[in-house]
Amino acid sequence: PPLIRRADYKPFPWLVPETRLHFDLGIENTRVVSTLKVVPNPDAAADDVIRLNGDGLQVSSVKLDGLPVKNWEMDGPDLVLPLSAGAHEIEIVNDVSPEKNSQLMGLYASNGMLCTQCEAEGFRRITFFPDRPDILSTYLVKMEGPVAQFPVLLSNGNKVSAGESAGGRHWAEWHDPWPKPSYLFALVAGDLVARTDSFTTMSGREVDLAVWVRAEDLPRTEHAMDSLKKSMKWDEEAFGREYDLDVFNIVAVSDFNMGAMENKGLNVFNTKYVLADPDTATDGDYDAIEGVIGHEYFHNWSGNRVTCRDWFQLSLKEGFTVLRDQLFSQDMQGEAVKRIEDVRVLRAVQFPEDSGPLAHPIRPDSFREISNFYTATVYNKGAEVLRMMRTMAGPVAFRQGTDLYFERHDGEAATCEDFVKAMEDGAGLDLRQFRLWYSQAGTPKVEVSLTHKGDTATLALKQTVPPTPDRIAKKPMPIPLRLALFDRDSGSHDGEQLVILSEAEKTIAFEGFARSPVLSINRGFSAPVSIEREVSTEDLVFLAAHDDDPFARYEAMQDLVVAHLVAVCSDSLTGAAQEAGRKAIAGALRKVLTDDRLDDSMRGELMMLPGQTYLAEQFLVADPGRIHAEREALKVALGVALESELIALHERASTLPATLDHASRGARKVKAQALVYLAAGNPDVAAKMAAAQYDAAQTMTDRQGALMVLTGLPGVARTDRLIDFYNRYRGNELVVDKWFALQASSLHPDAIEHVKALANHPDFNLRNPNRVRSLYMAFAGNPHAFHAASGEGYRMIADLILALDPINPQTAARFVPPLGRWRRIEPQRAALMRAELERIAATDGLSRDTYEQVTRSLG
Ligand code: DPP
Ligand code: ZN
Repeated sequence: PPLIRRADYKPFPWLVPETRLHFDLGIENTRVVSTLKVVPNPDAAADDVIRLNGDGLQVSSVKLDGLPVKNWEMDGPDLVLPLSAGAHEIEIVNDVSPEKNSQLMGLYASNGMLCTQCEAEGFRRITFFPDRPDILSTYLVKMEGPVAQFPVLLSNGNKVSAGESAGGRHWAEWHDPWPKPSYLFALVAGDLVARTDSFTTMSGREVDLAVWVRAEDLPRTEHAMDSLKKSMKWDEEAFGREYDLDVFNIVAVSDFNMGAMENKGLNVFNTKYVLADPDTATDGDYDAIEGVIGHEYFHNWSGNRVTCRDWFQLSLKEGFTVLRDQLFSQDMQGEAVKRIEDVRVLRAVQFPEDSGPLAHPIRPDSFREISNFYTATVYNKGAEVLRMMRTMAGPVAFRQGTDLYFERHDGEAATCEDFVKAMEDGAGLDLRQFRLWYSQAGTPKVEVSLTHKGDTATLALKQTVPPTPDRIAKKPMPIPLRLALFDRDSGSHDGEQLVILSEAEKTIAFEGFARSPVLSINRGFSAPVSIEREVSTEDLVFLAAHDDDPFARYEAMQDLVVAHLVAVCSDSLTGAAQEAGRKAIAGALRKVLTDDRLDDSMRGELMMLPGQTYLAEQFLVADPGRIHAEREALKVALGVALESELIALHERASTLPATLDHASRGARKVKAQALVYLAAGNPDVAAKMAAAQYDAAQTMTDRQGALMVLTGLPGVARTDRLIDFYNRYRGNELVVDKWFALQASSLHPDAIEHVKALANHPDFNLRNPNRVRSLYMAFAGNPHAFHAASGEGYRMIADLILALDPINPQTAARFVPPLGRWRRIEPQRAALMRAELERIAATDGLSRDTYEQVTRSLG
């Protein structure tokens, strides 16, 4: 497969101002008649042919300006038609088989309904079209099919007409007045019911809202609808963005490759991000639904009204929209905890990507398959880059920048450069050097040291941007660091400062410190960098107890544990030093457990140990077996040392009601965390407590939290509750997904055997991406099972990739990165991982998706 380069961008020779589509719908066969108005593009070099992209399509007929023509030819999957200068109308007829479409790209069948997914290049699997985001067209869509099978017919925009036709058939016609790229096209036909509501926009327009689901799911749509209304209101207040159609439809689909899709006026969602009630969805699920509903809604401006010129600009819409959904969720759920969660995801997923073979800048320079670039780098690091601009400009100026961006580029297909320019002009920032964040990959490292002499504290900062496969030599980038210097005695500071480290090295003197202060740096995680510094355990304990920035307080706890585990795993501690380290951590954690000024939601964050992947990132070459063992040993020590505090916390939290308010949710979070430590320190007591929590549970959060702990503990309580859970929720796909995931991610010593057995369970199914992920993504993230020294875990993931690739390449390729980390793993496991990648690479007929990821990973 060819390498496509950003530098090769050329505007398309033709424009397509109008697109008319007619669908004769059927699950086995759907006939598509597409009529395109085309005109020469005044901003491009003229061409005497038009290339219409296709993917696996057979042409039935082609007409040009109303007359049948035969002078077209196929060039690979594309149709190429000679075209003289001037305006033309092209009509193409072709058939597709939704039922056979297991890739879930283009038009496909899911549970008897028809739906589409077109981003990034799925439209070309429906009909021939210049399938690139800079071709904006208005769409008029007519759908026709049997009423009984497809009572509901939806597409983008507004419904303009509908009617009955002969033989139990009906039709509907939808018109979207807003010109859009083909990746935002959508169609849904099926037996669906809607929760409806309405929203009045800031200029007083009434919008009809609907969330479409299968009849049995209707009772679980209230939270999605609430989230939608909150999103619409928030975008008006926070970004001045108003909705622009008379209807907004959301449809939930159970077979879906990604989380959701922002099609204009017709968002299509994975059921996972729509359906919720307290009995079947956890508090975390509620938050995720709110965040994703917000994300897709916010795309209406950041993505749809202003779209991307080409796919290299993906972060223009995704990084910006992730920032917008993060700010929304901060406002809805609380800023401190949301920030901690977002940083945890960044470190668990994006940092490893940035330090591995798949590293790429947030604006990549080349790809073979764009689906592989829907990454944590483009999304989450992209959001961090914009957040840094916001930190440097301040929220008011940042808003002036985004206002200018929307005003300048409304209706256009824009670039990342357009955004940066609007931010310079609107927010008054000089971003000349800052643009490097768009072109350089790799997580910058900032070395920090603080010295003290007389009454001066001197801060020395040094940055390095590590080499990545695309580029060795890197330039220093502007790194905004929020910092504070604490007085040891009073436990307070004289105000936070923003230091921008633009050069490779810099020292700053702070006067007026008779004693050496305690440094709190990168507060709020103001820059997506890794901070390296020599810092005493004493200072970290101080910050963990006193820092007034909640993120920094969390960070101090993390640093305390990371430093300890890294030292233990490197065999650099004497027995006594190790004992002292554990004591210090236990002391800090005891404060967290008992500090009654903390709310439980924040307490739950502070209780979480750094994850295995983040710990592995601290080593040039990591031994996952050792890291896992030492992390577990620390949990045992903490569980033993703090048993009575943990039990008291669990008891106190158990008295709160099973409601959705902040306090009750926080209580449920600390209950699960307390059980995790107790399961390590005193498994018998933990098993009893978890079984009791499970039996009394009135919410999925309590039930799942208890079952997670039980699943890791051998014994009858485990088996009984796993059987009960399955029987209780059998038939509810999303909850059965949880049942698979709990077992695949468990600490149970036989987790590998459990996963093998579950792969043969009648409910396991390679065609449903949620189910595949619930078993195998959970397994790939389970350190002791995936990294089993025998290599069996690696083999199972490679086998899965080979089995799934012919069915659904996009989802199959997502399982390559866990194996791709081999260079950063100790030699014996590395050889086993590499061998599995080589076995995949040697297989004939790999998809473009998997081929690209595997070859890059072997590099
Ligand atoms: N554009 C989609 C999103 O919202 C991708 N499925 O991220
Ligand atoms: Zn998005």
